[in-house]
Amino acid sequence: VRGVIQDAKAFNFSDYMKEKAAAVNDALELAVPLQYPEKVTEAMRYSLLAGGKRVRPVLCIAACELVGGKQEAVMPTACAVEMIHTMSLIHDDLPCMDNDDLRRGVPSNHKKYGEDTALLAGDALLAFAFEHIARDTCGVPAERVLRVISHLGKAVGAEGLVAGQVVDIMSERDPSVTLETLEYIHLHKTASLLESSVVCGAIIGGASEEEIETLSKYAQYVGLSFQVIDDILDVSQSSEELGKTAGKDLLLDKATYPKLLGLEKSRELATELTHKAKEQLSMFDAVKCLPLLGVAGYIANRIR
Ligand code: GRG
Repeated sequence: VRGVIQDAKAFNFSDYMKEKAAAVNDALELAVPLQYPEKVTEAMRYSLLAGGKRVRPVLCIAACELVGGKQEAVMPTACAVEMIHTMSLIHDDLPCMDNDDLRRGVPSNHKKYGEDTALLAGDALLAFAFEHIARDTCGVPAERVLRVISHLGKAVGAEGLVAGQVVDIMSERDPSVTLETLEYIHLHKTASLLESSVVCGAIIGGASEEEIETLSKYAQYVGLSFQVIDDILDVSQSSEELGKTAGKDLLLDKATYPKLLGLEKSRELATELTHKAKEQLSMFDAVKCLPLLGVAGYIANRIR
């Protein structure tokens, strides 16, 4: 699949995801070589190349191509959002955070390399993400690149991912957490980077302000639906495994949508959010926006 989709009948979302993810994996492999000091570059590559669905970079490329941009131009930004996502997972797994032993089906970074190296590998991925956009983006006006760096910085800092994580930690074992707080956590922890991936892709591609605004709303709905569906899956998977391990959020007694709304209402909310996400795309050509419609459907279908 090269560039904008021309023919609705020929479009297969699963093939699209596979092809874009493969292109991202190749670019990541080249972007972060194994070099001195190997202690940290090996740990960076271990988590970065350990799989993962690559939803954020695919969204970034899809948004860029939707507004007429090229994959080559957006690839450093697409790789950067995956580097940032990966570093957030490395830090999230640390004993001082969620204390998880496994990630993407393999031992978490600190289990393999130790806490000190895992912390530094995460820091290095975060710093390199911004360096990579600034240094390796080609053929894009400098003001667009600057805007991307600024948007992404805000999305991951104390007004974005970090804010979501902090409020999440503060809310642990708090029985009075409201739906509003839960929404704040997910809008920041999950939706913020998904939204920035889409918006930054659109900026690189030369989107108009109206297109950026619309795509931002699309991505926020996708981000929230992602988390509501995660919470629903957590409940259904734990009840399937009765007596075995319950979902981690349930064990930690964290607030979830099914706990606050009930399972049925949570399912209704997920359907509504997916519908609203898709609705945002009505201003675009129906065929050209098939990849973004596909991502919204792909996330929703995890509960079917
Ligand atoms: C960003 C500076 C900075 C620090 C990190 C630890 C932390 C602050 C934030 C936690 C962020 C976090 C773990 C959010 C959850 C995001 C999420 C939905 C993860 C699962 O994403 P998938 O399903 O995973 O796309 P794969 O493995 O497929 O990539």
